[in-house]
Amino acid sequence: MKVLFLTTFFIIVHSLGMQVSPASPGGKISGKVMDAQTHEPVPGAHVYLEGRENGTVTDLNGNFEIEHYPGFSTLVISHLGFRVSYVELGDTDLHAPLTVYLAAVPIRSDDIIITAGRMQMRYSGVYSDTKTRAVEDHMGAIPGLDMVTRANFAKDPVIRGLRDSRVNVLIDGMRLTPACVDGMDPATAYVEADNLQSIEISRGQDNQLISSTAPGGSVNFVMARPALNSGFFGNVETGYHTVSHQRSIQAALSYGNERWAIRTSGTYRDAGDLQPGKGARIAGSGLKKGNVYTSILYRPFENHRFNLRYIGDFAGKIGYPMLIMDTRRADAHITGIEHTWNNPSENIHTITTNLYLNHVQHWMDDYDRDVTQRDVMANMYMPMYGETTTAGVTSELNASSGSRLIHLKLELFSIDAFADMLMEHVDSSVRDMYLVNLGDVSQYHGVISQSIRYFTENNWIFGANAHAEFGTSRIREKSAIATYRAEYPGISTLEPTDFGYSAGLSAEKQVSEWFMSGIRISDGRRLPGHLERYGYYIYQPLDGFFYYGNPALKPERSSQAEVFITLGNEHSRLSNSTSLWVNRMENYIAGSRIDRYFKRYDNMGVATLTGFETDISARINSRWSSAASVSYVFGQHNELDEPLPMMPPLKGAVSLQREAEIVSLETRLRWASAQNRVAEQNSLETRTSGYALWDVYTRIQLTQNIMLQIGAENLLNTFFVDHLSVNSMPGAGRNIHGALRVTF
Ligand SMILES: [Cu+2]
Repeated sequence: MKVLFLTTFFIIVHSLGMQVSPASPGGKISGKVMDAQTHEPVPGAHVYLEGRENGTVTDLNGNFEIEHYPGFSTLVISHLGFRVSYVELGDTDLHAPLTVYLAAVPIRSDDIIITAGRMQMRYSGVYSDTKTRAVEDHMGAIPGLDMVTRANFAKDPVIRGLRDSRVNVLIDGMRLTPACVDGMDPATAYVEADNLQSIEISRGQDNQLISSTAPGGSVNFVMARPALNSGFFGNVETGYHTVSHQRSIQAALSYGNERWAIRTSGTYRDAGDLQPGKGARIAGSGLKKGNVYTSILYRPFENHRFNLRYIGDFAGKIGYPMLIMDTRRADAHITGIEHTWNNPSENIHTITTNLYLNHVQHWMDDYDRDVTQRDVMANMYMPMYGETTTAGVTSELNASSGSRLIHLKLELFSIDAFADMLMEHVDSSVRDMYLVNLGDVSQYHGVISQSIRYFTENNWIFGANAHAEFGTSRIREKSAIATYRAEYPGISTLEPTDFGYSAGLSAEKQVSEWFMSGIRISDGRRLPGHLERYGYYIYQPLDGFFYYGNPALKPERSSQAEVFITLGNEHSRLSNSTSLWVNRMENYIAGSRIDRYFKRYDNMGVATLTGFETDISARINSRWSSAASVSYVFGQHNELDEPLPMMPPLKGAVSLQREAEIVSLETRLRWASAQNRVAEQNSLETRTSGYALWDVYTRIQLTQNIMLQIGAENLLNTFFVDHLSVNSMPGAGRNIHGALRVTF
């Protein structure tokens, strides 16, 4: 069975005539590169003769043509995410076009592949292997991506200084709406690392991957899928982290025959209080949660596939010591069914339709707190409930025509949200108060988007994309309507209809084998989210204010420009990728301060963000490699003439890694500088000092089927506070962790 599984990954087929023909000097070899699994063409694959540095790149139909020189007998075809393919030219008819099938990289122990824009990240292999760590730990190492920390787990992604509704977080392309009005349940909470195939990150508004109007960018968690003909296999992993006494166990089982395949898995985590560096444990920061995931693939006919998937996530108590309450319970059900039609016609490669329904329920309270001792809402218990349903259908088409690659997408989705709270005085003679935080709010969206990439003969790639979004909102709960009518007597409707868009142009040039450069510009308007429009008495832990929504908000505009260069390629010893970007936002949506406790969402003029990310990697030899990355964001609220709040400081990482069959090692230094640019008028923000943390990881392949991982993070037990941690919650101190993974 194991052999069967491996062979499906290792298939490298070349369908070619097996006649022997001498290589004509200076003759041309032409061919097509295809994905072995999906039978789609692979554009951008690197094709060269082994031993010769010059080569070519496949066009968007996967076609290539390369000059053949006598004496070179092997053609090498490589592409990120695929196994390198070697074609022996000796026994090949060079006049007939070659077809080369590339097999997807299989993932010695299912490494998570992280892609950000055009690049696969120089992402540590040893570290990425540990599946028992939370998924956001894997994302923290990416330049341009930061995480908001508010508890022991479930961090919120921040891309280029933007977060919340400015970043689109998707699970397998499905939208998901957190139910907690205090942001305790970001989408990262529902995905376990073991179930991930890859994380697709796009930084900035204009991107080819995921079209949206979100100016920050998007994070798409691509879930692991079962493979046809894979036979029966599985794995069990258990891990322990000393820093929070976290125990976790997970198991996955897969089976696949010719027609159908299934993968099912479960994870359970139980953590105690977190121990910061050189300090006492943070009381009440523990958590308990379980997660199940099932994915079923069915192929009724050659070119059609159905994929049904379900994620169920069930959390018990999750402690939020830096907030005024804890999560008591949270349930999420994420269900989608996807149909893929491969090669419906000559120019259309795939049509994918996905129908989904996601439901999240969230209960929180402060019954475990001493409410008599606090400043905010003293002597009151405030149990809160939140619930969201997100339903949608997307249909995507990938096609090519000549040297144009075309992507079309239609999407309809709706968000329904409700949230309420009770205020119970500790003195039972005082009457309870009831408050609706989201009064049966609905948002309906229709989206049409398209992108075109055009490949020219002299190595230019031009791109254009346009995305139009129609949105309308409803508010149904009577007391909420009455509240908003009173709060905003001047506005004509509480249920506005708006249009959002994003549009962008890009030009890239492969100047030489090792140098690529490009520019992108884009403009867009984001429609306000349901919390921004209708949230009432919403506590924003990031700045400690209670927020009122504003139904009259205008869409927020963002105009962006980016310049990027890539040096080297996956074969060179040294490579680098650098982006420089600027983002000017108009009608910037932020909380406008009313008094000491309250803010109202408003369009607050112009804000400007600018920054860079750079990522260098060096291959020292076949075993050793090294990498470094640095990123920075500068954010200024022009209107208020002060820094934008919660901007990540200059930060980076340096790593050295040894990859080997038995013992792999990695050491890493993570650092951040001080953040002294803080908002003072409109927000109350704390400065943070710089820090450097030293991590060490090892992976030992005990037998072919048993892998042991041992590591230490923050080895020197340094006390530090990440600038994006809520209420300056200190980061984790020295963490010794171990994990044992058995595959069968
Ligand atoms: Cu909550």
